[in-house]
Amino acid sequence: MKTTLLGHPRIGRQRELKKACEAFWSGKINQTELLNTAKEIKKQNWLQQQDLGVDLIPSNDFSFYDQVLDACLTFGCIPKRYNNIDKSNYLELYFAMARGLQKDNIDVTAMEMTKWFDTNYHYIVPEFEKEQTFHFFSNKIIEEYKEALTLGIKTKPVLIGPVTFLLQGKEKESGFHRLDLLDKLLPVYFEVIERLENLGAEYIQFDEPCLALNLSEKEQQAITKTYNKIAKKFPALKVFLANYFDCYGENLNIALQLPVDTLHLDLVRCPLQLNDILESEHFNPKTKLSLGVVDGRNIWKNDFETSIKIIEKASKKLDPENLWIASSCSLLHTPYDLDLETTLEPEIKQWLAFTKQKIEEIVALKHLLKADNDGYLHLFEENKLANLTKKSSKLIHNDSVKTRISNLKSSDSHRESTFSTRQVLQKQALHLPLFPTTTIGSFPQTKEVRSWRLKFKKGILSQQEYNTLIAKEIEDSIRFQEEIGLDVLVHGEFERNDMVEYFGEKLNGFAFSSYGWVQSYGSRCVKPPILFGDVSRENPMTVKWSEYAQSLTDIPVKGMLTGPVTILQWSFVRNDQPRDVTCNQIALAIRDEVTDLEKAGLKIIQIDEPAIREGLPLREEEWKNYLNWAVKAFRISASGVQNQTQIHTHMCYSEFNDIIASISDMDADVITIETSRSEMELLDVFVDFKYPNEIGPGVYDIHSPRVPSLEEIENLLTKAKNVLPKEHIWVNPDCGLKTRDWPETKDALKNLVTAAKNLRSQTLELV
Ligand code: THG
Ligand code: ZN
Repeated sequence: MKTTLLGHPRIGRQRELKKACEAFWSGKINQTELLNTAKEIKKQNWLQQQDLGVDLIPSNDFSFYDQVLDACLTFGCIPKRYNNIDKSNYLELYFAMARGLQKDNIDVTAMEMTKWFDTNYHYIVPEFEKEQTFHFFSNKIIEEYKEALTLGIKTKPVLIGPVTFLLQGKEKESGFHRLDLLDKLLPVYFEVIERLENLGAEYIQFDEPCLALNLSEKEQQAITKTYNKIAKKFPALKVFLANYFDCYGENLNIALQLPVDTLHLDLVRCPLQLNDILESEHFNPKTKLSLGVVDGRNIWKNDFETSIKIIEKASKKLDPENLWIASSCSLLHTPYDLDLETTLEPEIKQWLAFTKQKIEEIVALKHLLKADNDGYLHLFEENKLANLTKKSSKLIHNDSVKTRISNLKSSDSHRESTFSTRQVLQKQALHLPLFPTTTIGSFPQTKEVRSWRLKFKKGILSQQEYNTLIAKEIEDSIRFQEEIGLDVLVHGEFERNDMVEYFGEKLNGFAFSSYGWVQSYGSRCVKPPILFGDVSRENPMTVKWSEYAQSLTDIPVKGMLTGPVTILQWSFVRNDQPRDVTCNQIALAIRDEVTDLEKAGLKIIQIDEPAIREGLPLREEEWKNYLNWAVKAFRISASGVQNQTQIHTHMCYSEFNDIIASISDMDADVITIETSRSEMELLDVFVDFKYPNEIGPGVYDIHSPRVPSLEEIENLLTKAKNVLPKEHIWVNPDCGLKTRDWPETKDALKNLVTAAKNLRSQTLELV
């Protein structure tokens, strides 16, 4: 038996890559310094895996921004709008594709981003056109292989597989299907493989998580064709085919018949598939299996007893030499090292494992499965004890929460009246103009604001001093919003770190790491709360600042909350009870906050649910169940208020096609969505569905530092006006503005308000 990982986090133990990238973008360090930081991170990652005893270490799992963007550059899949950028300046081109570029006479938008399967990681969406061609362009994968070789490590380069690469991309014009491009794409893969083989690469990992989706026959055939061609051309190559995040499902027979060296199984998400495989008539006992038993998506300590049973089951049927012990997926989705944590409660800490600990677990499992495992049995005992204390811990269970959940009734998830009644009452209560303008909630988290929080945490600022600073910032933001003429204001969320972490910190049942960073997109990271126990709200969490903001102005201010599904989805969630139960517990806590905000005089309350779509199970069979409980949890959180209180929700980075009926069932009075990077394409589904409630399609891409022109915003708004009832349209950016700087935010919002005013007067003239 041997050990391997599917991938390692790359942001750096102390987020060195994040810091270096951001310094490079702002001109504070040069390219050489950035490249050196990257080199150092890769080296540390590789050497640590080697030290800990991993047998087959991945490479090309590093990325400056995103591994799918890397693949676009490997295969020369570069949209035409970047043609004016000097291709010899690789990083400039790379970051322009990732973030857009405004410089000299160049002004290009970034490529679209969307969620990677059901994770909170965002990838850059490959763009394809009908006459798309590919060529070997970036040799990153080759250079990285060589880089590890100079350290004496013969790695397993990781490449996103051609079928997943095509399927996760997007056609930018009509008249073809992206899978039609396979024949043009494969020769470039061959070139990459050939170069790697020439350097001595034995294994290459092809990530094909599309195998966790319901594939059409054509898509299945593409898989078969691809791996047969690779096998034929490279008979000596050991293809390590990785599917993860769910079962092979109905793609299993296809997968079992592929001429690959190793099939990887995610046995955390789908433990039962091992039986299916071992018993299948199609299973070729010469095929190696990679048993993904250590969870790459969560931070709980592995249960050695269970993992050993699974591995033993496989080793009874297969030569143990044909088995890998592995992480369930890339460890990209887990933080670096639990050893960095000094403030976690010891009882909770002993239940956890971050990347480094997970690698140790993988290696420990290998040793425990050997006949002479005496030196390792203490690890087994330690593991067993830690998991046992978790089952009975008093920290986890709270009877009053459990009672409240069992007393939930149907009326708890319904507003008093239907939307049409509420809409009339809300119009009377709020006096908003046609095309009301608003923002999504957060304003720039400047260096100063972050430094106050840090100083407050360290005790350098007193609570009172901190509060005074935040209050002043809120007041300034209210004055600014009044000045430029926004119709619904926000307080700006200066007191918050992350929209999930902030609530987690105030709720019972959550614990916090200090360094548990996970990459979300590019240089941006999140520190997911650790949801370990029953959830309850002890005190109001947001009322004070929202009430204060409203006291400063006569214009309505929105109360800002994060919804239950999103808090669930963006936390590391307990695995000892079903997710829907946990979600309802959060929903009740948020409901209490919503009704307290109403009591405090907030007439509009936004409950963000950006993660509803990403929580959708990968296989369609499971959608209905998920959508039922997710929508119900949102409704529980939103239904405690009177008719005239307006409930908003916000969603981003999602294709809504699959879930539009459920979005409509959420019955929020207003929804704001991200639409600008796709030029309003994402709006179509709302139009086709005749979405009944009010809607604010985002008209300004906040994830890129460029300021949208008045004309651009007007164009997008006109597109929206042409397809939606005008009384339903709101005008807002795509998302919160916390990642932006004030100067660009001010310019952009002024343009946004002007665009809405222009549209308003044009429309009124017409009447
Ligand atoms: N919070 C969480 N997940 C998210 C988002 C979020 N997933 C989707 C989307 N929003 C991703 N966007 C961002 C935007 C900004 C940041 C992270 C994810 C961000 N991070 C800070 C950074 O990396 O510098 C650190 C956060 C902090 O200071 O606390 O700004 O909003 N959970
Ligand atoms: Zn958003």
